[in-house]
Amino acid sequence: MARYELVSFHLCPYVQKAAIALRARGVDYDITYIDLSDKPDWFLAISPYGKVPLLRVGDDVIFESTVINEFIEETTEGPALLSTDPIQRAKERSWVAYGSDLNLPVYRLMVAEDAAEAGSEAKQVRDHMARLESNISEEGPWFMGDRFTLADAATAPPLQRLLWIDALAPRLRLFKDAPLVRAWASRLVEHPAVRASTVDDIHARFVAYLKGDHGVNAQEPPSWLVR
Ligand SMILES: N[C@@H](CCC(=O)N[C@@H](CS)C(=O)NCC(=O)O)C(=O)O
Repeated sequence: MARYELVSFHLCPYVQKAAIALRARGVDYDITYIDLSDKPDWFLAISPYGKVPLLRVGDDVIFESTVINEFIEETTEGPALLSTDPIQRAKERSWVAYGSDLNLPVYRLMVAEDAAEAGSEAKQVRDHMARLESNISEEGPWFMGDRFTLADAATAPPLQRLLWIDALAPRLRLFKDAPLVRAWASRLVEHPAVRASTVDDIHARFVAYLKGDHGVNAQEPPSWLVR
């Protein structure tokens, strides 16, 4: 099989989810960053939704982060990221969907324009944290128990952003009802595959984004979180 190339945008949590799977499987891959505010023609020609991530494998292009991660699981060696038991595997995939969808409420909180909007978005996030809390393995260390799965890979990026937001605005009490989730999030960001899944200055880029360096939506005002 040809060498894998991940087409990326520095701050994208969906790209990060794919990078985590690649790192967790020990795959050596190339990465190409694009500017989402000025998408290159070659990218628009091969990305059906005009979105990252893409995984290029020779002349083939795979899109959608969940599909990319399943492809990585199917085609590479390394620690299994999905169970072989059908029920367990289906549950892991269900939580992959939940973790991926968590990016939307996190994004809405990131771009909240005032305290009232941030408060109502934070409430949505707290509800999601409580839902995760009632489903997480109590023994840990990972969401489903002792194996790091694609559900961990999918949820680590939004949880990492929530830890950063929590540090900026503790009054939002994002993890108020979710001590196990907070502990899991803290373990996730220290996992070697998660640590290696972003550029080193990701936190500085995140804060710059909140301050209005949005790239994609360059006209948007700074987030309420940094005012
Ligand atoms: N469902 C997609 C979501 C990917 C996505 O939303 N990527 C964003 C960046 S984080 C993007 O490329 N946005 C560009 C655009 O919408 O024009 C996946 O899981 O891969």
